[in-house]
Amino acid sequence: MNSDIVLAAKDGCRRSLARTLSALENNTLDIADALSMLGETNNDASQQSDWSIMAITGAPGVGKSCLVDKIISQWASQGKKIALLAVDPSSSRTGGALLGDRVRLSVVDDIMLKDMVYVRSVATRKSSSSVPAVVSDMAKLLLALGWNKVVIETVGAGQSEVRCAAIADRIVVVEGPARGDGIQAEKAGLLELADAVIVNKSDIVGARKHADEIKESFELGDGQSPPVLLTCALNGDGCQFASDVLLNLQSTGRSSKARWRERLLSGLEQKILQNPHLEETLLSLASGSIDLDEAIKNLNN
Ligand SMILES: Nc1nc2c(ncn2[C@@H]2O[C@H](COP(=O)(O)OP(=O)(O)O)[C@@H](O)[C@H]2O)c(=O)[nH]1
Ligand SMILES: [Mg+2]
Repeated sequence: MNSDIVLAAKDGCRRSLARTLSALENNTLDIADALSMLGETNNDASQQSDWSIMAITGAPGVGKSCLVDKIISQWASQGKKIALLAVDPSSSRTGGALLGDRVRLSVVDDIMLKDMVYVRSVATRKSSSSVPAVVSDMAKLLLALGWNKVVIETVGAGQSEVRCAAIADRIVVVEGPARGDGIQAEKAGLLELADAVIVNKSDIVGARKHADEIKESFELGDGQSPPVLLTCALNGDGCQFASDVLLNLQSTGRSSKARWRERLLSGLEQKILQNPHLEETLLSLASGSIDLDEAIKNLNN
């Protein structure tokens, strides 16, 4: 890809920005090349105390998009340039989810704030490499292009989505009011990654009870507990406070360990998927000429 387009994206051309991100998505632009066009190197910012990439994750319908709209409006009005990557598996099939999200994102229509905010959906089906790897590359590139913070909205169900969240420096899990089923194992796994939990829909009965359940479950675990906040993204209750807490959010020791576990697994998966001997190894496995241990050994060096 022509470096003029990447440089134009840095100068603020939205069309060039969209083309650059698409090129990453389609594997026609390599992140290392893109960063070197910009005179940057591929360093991991996640060790810094201030975060650059935040994932907002949770079940469909809990109000992530509504909440993200409120939060990024706040940050943008404080002078931060915010890019939002919406990773929604359903959007690649129907386009409906994206359309829905755009309708809920009033910030992109705000004349005062629209230059401070960029919204992009990530087509999870198109990509030939793994989705978390693409999202990670896009986020890194957006930071190199001058965006101050990248927010990733992702559904917190399924391994790929959890791994998209794990590429972020901070993870915020959004929950709805209690549904009477307590905290199950699947939810506990997601909560383990949380640097903060937001229980949204505080206008509905059961929200406070659910927030208390989550706080209790954190007290049972070891280490520092993440903050648990209540919001109503519809009328804005608690949203200003949540924006402030999230902007200065620190990572808890236990969340960073859980996050690195996911990153390690994605890294290994990516390594295997990119191994030039993958195809022949699969054929050998299928024909029974090697066993799984041998296959793993072959692919892991
Ligand atoms: N009652 C109530 N409804 C909300 C609240 N926040 C979002 N919703 C509604 O919940 C639905 C799903 O919201 P959306 O932001 O798309 O959820 P997402 O799938 O998590 O991104 C929409 O109909 C919203 O209007 C809230 O605080 N209270
Ligand atoms: Mg959404």
